[in-house]
Amino acid sequence: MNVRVSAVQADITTLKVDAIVNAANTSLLGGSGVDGAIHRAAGPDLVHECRLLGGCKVGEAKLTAGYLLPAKHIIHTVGPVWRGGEYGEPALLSSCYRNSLQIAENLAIGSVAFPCISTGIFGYPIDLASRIAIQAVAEHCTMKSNLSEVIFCCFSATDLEAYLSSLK
Ligand code: AR6
Repeated sequence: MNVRVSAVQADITTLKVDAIVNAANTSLLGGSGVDGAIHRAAGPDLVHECRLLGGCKVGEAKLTAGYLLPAKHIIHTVGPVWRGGEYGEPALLSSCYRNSLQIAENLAIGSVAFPCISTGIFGYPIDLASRIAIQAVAEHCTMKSNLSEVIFCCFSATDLEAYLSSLK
């Protein structure tokens, strides 16, 4: 595969990539965590565009502009709430990554950065979530892709460790 996959510790709102992914909720109207940080950094025009999107189902993804962010685009996806793992959470989380990557392909962009979807307020264990994220990206990269770079953007050192140990 020709796509460079890496993990970094950073605030995703600072990354100069073509698109960042937001771990949103089904309303798409903002929240706390990475969603709040992205809305704050992108500015108030973001929520105006989000209002036109009619929300987003769990596992799906929708596109907006990046507004004041260094990233040109924001791909908003809604991860599953962790309820112990027996309620379809792995498939839904994997679908967040797949659908976000498909939007990136449709845009024919080169670089995309993901936060650790569902692993904050939604409670998904990072070890399990990072393996699903890496597997979904790896499977995507076996297909013909416009992407040259996928970044897993971790907020904490512990999350970064989980990615680095799985990416080895
Ligand atoms: N840059 C990168 N990662 C971040 C940042 C940041 N600036 N801020 C937080 N994180 P969460 P979820 C990490 O809770 O679990 C919102 O209210 C954070 O440390 O943001 O999918 C939405 O509106 C964690 O590793 O998202 C939803 O209601 C990861 O981002 C709900 O939270 C995801 O944590 C979504 O919950």
